[in-house]
Amino acid sequence: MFAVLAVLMLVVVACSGKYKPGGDTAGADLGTETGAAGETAGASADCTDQTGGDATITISGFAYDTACLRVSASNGVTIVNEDQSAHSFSVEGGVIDQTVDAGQTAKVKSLSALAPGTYSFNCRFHPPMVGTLVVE
Ligand SMILES: [Cu+2]
Repeated sequence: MFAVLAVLMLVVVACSGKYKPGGDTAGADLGTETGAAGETAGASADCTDQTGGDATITISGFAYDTACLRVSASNGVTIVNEDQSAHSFSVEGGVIDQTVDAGQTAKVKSLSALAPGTYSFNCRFHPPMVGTLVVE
């Protein structure tokens, strides 16, 4: 019985040695997860193109449905709030600050007050809710 266990442990050590040479297995796994999360964040930097017409942002679960939104200044933005809590679409600089009550939809008719460029937006009530707006 002891001999079988010893052989099994040798096999385990040999196998893990192949994947994570010379390292602590738990630490190596943690590093892999961190790397994967970083790749996901990088991919979400790609903006959703909504320049073809009025844009739509949906809020659900205390988050905007898109991390980055590309819009045309000559169009508007419709904000749909699916939560049971009021939220806002507040663009940095304060030119646009649209509150959307719980379960309601609000519309910013035009983004022409914003010069072309990249802006951050957030929710006035929940600062961790953030997004990026690229105005063309
Ligand atoms: Cu909010």
